[in-house]
Amino acid sequence: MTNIPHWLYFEMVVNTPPIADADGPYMLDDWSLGATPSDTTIMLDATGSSDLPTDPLTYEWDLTYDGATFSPTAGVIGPTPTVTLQSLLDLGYSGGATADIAVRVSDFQYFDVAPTTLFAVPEPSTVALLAIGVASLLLFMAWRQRRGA
Ligand SMILES: [Ca+2]
Repeated sequence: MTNIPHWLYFEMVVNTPPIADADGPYMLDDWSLGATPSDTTIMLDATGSSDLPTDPLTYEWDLTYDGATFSPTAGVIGPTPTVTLQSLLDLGYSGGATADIAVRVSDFQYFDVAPTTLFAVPEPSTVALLAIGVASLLLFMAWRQRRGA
């Protein structure tokens, strides 16, 4: 083994920035029977991110990304965090809106941010369902009347 001083060795191993991959676009709804926003979840996936040489990476997510400034959403960390529809509603998500989100992947020196979108669709409100039900009943009655029943 040659006598390379430690400081020289570290100079030779050049770190490169990680490359973030947010996957997506994501979509979740809670329209299945009995589902509530609290038990409706989606798993985000940044496992497609890479780094050379392979350093330990940290993953943070911004679920209200403004497209410019990354500000991590509390508690949403790791390569595959699971978020509930309720937590998105708490963040100000509204039904049928597409939100910009992003992941920030960091090694000990650099970071990279990758954006994607998240489309959250809460269940139609009870009022909306009731209106659909009443409209259906009226149509059915009109149809019966036309048949001369
Ligand atoms: Ca690296």
